[in-house]
Amino acid sequence: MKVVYSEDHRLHFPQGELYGGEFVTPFERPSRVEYILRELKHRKMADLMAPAKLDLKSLRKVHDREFLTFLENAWVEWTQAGFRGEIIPTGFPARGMRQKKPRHIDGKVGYYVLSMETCITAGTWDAALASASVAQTAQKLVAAGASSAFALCRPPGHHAHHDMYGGYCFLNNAAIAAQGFLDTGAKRVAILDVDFHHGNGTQDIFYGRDDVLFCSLHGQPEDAFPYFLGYKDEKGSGKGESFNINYPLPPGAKYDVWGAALADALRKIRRYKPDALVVSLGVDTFKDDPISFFKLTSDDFMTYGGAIARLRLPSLFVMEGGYAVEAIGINTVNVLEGFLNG
Ligand code: OKP
Ligand code: ZN
Repeated sequence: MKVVYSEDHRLHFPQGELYGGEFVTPFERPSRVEYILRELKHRKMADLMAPAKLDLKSLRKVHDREFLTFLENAWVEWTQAGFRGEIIPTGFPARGMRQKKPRHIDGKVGYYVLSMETCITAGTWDAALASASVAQTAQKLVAAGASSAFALCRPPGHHAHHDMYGGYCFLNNAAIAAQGFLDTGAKRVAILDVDFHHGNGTQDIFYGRDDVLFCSLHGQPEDAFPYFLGYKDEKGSGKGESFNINYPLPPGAKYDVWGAALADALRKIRRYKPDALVVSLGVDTFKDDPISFFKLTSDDFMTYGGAIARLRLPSLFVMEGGYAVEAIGINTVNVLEGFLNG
């Protein structure tokens, strides 16, 4: 399988993540990519390619201009304000307050963030741009006729809204890729988000549109990050009505439950007749994931890769989460191998 990858992901590695009141080593760490690469090479599935420079046109259709400018300049403004640590927001436009962007960087980060575990560092913007270019380059390979490709993105993207970052995400790689398909001739694109967490950012970006069908399987928001989006009754708005489908699932879900939700999503995708499929591929549904509560086995990843293949669609896999690092390579490559054999 064609695999697009950039070493620039290493430019983003915060020293810490706020977790349970402690500052711990981030779960979303550079070694994740190394484990996946090693397993791809081990199974002779690493047809590696570097990304081309990002074409900003589809990026700007997906993200707000001022948000992009904020991300680009945040680190410089933060250090110029005299702050010496990594960027962690502390104040937010909460319920009942004004939703106006402040001038001071400390206020601006609160305005643009959706959760506090995600630090911005000196290299974050360059890493996020590289990650988006990985997704876009892989998308163009599929648009040009490859039956599938794997975008080995890091940092991930599916929590990034039109104008918000958080949940380890800055730019929404899957959304940029989906928009790329539409910009290169596709009429309809389906996005299947199998990461443990709800793809709130992707939902936000396409919520009012009928040219992208978004289906997400995830830990129910009563119990799981991002907590404030991902309910079943979020179905899309305006002409996007019925083109957003959420499958919130309870703690402890095994493949019987998860696979049934997947089968339903695959039926809806087939009925939509998309020209291309984007899979937001997170393997944090694994039973040993340290921050998630589904119970999929490594074999289950192979099984569902095959089920996705039976859609017979040009398919782009975009890497999202997965934090059981010793197993992330096996689980990720199992999905891809299951797909290739499916
Ligand atoms: C990113 B991706 C868990 C706190 C959750 C953020 C998780 C972001 C996941 N107790 N913190 O969807 O894998
Ligand atoms: Zn996740």
